[in-house]
Amino acid sequence: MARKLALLVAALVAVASPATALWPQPRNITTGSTALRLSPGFTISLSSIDGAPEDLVQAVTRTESYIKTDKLGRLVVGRGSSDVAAYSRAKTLSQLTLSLSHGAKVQSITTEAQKPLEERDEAYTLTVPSDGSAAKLTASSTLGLFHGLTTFGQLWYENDGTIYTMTTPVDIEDSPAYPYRGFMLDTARNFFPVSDILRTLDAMSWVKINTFHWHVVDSQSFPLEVPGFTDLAAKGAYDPTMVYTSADVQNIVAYAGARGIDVMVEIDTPGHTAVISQAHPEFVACAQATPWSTFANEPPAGQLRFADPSVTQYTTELLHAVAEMFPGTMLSTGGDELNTNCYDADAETQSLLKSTGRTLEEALDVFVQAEQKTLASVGKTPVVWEEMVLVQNVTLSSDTLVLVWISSDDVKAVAQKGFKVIHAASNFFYLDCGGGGWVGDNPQGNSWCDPFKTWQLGYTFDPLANLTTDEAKLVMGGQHLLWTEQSGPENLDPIVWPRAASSAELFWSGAGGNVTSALPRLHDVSFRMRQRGVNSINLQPLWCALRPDACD
Ligand code: CP6
Repeated sequence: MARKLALLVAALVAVASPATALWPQPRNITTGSTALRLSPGFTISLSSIDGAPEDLVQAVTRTESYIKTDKLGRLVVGRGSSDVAAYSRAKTLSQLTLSLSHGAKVQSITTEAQKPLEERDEAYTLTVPSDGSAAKLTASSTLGLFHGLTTFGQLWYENDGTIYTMTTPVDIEDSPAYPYRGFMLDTARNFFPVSDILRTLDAMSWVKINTFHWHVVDSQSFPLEVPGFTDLAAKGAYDPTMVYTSADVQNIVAYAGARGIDVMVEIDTPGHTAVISQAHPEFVACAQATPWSTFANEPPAGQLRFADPSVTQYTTELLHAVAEMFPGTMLSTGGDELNTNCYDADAETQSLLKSTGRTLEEALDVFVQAEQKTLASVGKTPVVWEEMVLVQNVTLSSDTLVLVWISSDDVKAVAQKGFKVIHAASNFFYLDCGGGGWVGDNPQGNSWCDPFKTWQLGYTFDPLANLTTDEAKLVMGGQHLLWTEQSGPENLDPIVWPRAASSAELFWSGAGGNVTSALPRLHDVSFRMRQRGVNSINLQPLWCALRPDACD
């Protein structure tokens, strides 16, 4: 009984006093309760790194700037403090010193971020002493240093011109639980200007998300200018102004890379491709078929006529050209929601199948294998939606990453087939709608959208539920997703933030986070994002945010 009580008290203390408001929570951290002020002349020094890459130099400058401009006031008792007496006696910190561990190769953050998942080194060590001596950040990669800078930037509060922290000494040894921590944005249902994407990349980097899954095109529009295939955007974009040019893509890729983020582009095939009929009507089946709802989940209907060898050739050439625009190693060829009615009704497909003696399944297998061969030839790791494995059951190379969206329960079946998995379940991680109660046939149906999914739902998700030890090893991570049938630039920030931060912490820190202790930290995420120009929403009345225990 006494033991039970002691445990309960310990748990309550742990919950009631979040020492810091870091997000994601570092995997190993100890903190003290000594205040420390930031010297007005505070600088971050890179002098121990020979030939520091430009993106690291800029990350340092941004961090210095955030620390000075965040101006987060005390919000939660015991974390920051407006008690001037406490920090007016405090020592001042003049320097944070960055260094790479002995023998580490100096490469840009961008180069490190674009490596294959297994080769990325995101670990860092950060110490902030109480006595005013230099804080130290070390890592064996610039990507690790970048994450450490992000953490350092979250330690600081401001009161009446004084920048301070209340929790030194700080000792952190941190690295992610999962290598893939993503966010998906659909820019085909509604278009987002480049500036919205850049702002989103910034926000992603602040919570250590490392992959931008860019669902750039879909049946409704083709806003991507692909060299050699410019007719697709010329005819398929909503408007000439609603196109990502090659220069835009380079800008986005470079901006992401400098923030530790790899861009994983998706060209969804063979479904979700009606838009290709604008430039190449002969490549697309059932684009004119009615009613559209028999042939697709959303209007307009239309899917690639994959049984046609010239369509296969066109698709692989398109993928090749797209692959060359994106330096990262992952590329998604989609493969979700294929509608077979479309091909049953397509005379062209039926005669192709007849002449080749193939079934539809066999023809699809040939098509997908051609796609995968192309990706392999340009050094890309293929990514597909789960139907390719669980519904169509096509032949896939063993390094294929599988996005599980229909239900998280499907992860087990995908893992049993030996594929690596990315969690993207509609019933946990869709930011607009979907999941669970999706019984309507189409977006016009009243039942199409499930209720708003809370940050707590994503945060308490168990990535390894029902998996054996061997299956668990195949879980690469996960992500929130924003499909944009009902979203656009107007609501981008509020619908994404801070909810997408919940999966960012889940897949960095590992499962088992406590929503009660996470809440005040997540308030800080939101407040800091707003200070930095991202319109992240409130999670509670401010009254509760100021009194974390009062609203439990
Ligand atoms: N578009 C594409 C979509 C969806 C998918 N793929 C989707 C399906 C169901 C819901 C929400 C979105 N709009 N290309 C599924 C991966 Cl509820």
